[in-house]
Parts: sequence; structure tokens; C-alpha cells
Amino acid sequence: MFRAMKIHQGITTYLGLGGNLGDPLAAFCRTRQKLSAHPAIRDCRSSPLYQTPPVGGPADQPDYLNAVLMLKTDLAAVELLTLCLTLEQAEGRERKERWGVRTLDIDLLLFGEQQITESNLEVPHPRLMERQFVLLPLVALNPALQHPVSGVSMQRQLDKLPQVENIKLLQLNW
Ligand code: A4P
Ligand code: MG
Repeated sequence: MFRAMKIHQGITTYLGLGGNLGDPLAAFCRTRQKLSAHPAIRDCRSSPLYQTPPVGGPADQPDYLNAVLMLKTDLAAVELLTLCLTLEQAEGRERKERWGVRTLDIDLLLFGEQQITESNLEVPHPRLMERQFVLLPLVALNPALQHPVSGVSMQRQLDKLPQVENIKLLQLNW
């Protein structure tokens, strides 16, 4: 007799990583390591690594490194956000001015198909579709991705945005 077997696969989640202070690549690597070792997280995969000109914030800040991690998790979105804030703290993140320099920023870009509008968490990330530094690594990980609310293809959206010069693909693997 068959017994229904429930295989829990977790929710596929995309995290945006950004940093332009200290050694962001080292911070990205440590963060990926910690996420991969978490008991409620698995199948962590990394996008290529990009160097990108700053969007917003003070004019004289250095270029950013940006990448995206795709992972599966059994955590609730708000638990994952709390974990991300802890990981930012571990990299010495200080908040002084909006969009100012940072050692590590972790944004919850997508959490399965979920739409979340809480005071401390908005998912899909509200500025996701305006930003090459997010869409490029997202589409590199999953070219078929669609925005869960609007249904717009991320690849199409990326093609529509005005070209930003000086975005550099630094490394395919890191
Ligand atoms: N919060 C709400 N929704 C989310 C979410 N989906 N993911 C809340 C993460 N956090 C979310 O975040 C402030 C609060 O947002 C959190 O405590 C959380 O409760 P923060 O990290 O302190 O602030 P932030 O990241 O500076 O602000 P914001 O408005 O989220 O910034 P953005 O839009 O993420 O932009 N240019 C380049 N080239 N590369 C970058 O990575 N990043 C930014 C930051 C600006 N320009 C950039 C880059
Ligand atoms: Mg942030």
C-alpha cells in the first residue's frame, strides 16, 4: 500500500548582495558560507559577480560589487530577513545615510511567489525592476524569471532599461 510521502522542498528565494566598503567580495563569500551552513537553508547558488556604478546616495562613493544568491529555505520570510540583518551586522554594517557606503547589504528580492507588505518587509523588493545591478545577476541565475505580481519577464525588463555604462562582469564564479 502506498503511503503519501510529503517531500518538503522549501521556498526558492533570491537575495541581492551589495557592498562598496572594505572587501565586499570577502563579505559575500563569508555570507554565502554561513547561509549554506544554516540548517533551514539548502541548494545555495551564486550569480556572477558585477562591479556597478552607485545608484543614488552620495555622489562620491566608490563603485559597488553586486551579486545574487538563489537558495531554498524552510524559514518564513521575516525569519530570513532577521538572519540577513544579523549577517550584515557580522560584516560591520553601519547605517549613516540613505544609500550611503556599506560593507554589506542583503536585500530579500523574491520569496517564492509571495507578496509581502509589512512595515519592515516588502517583497518583491520594491525597486527590483528599476535596477540593472539587481536584474543582471537575477537573470543570469534564472533567465525564465517573472515578477510574481506583474508577471513581467525580468529579461524583458532588463532589455528595456536604459543602458548603464561601466557595469563590469568581474567573475563568473566566486
Ligand atoms: N526592508 C523592507 N523590505 C526589505 C527587503 N525586501 N529586503 C527593510 C531587505 N530589507 C527590507 O534597509 C532598511 C530596512 O528595509 C531593513 O531594516 C528592512 O526592515 P537597509 O539595508 O538599512 O537600507 P538600504 O539598503 O540602504 O535601503 P534601501 O532603501 O532598501 O536601499 P536599496 O533600495 O536596497 O538601495 N547602487 C549600486 N550600484 N549597488 C547597490 O547595491 N544599493 C543601494 C541600496 C543604492 N545604490 C546601489 C546599491
Ligand atoms: Mg538593504
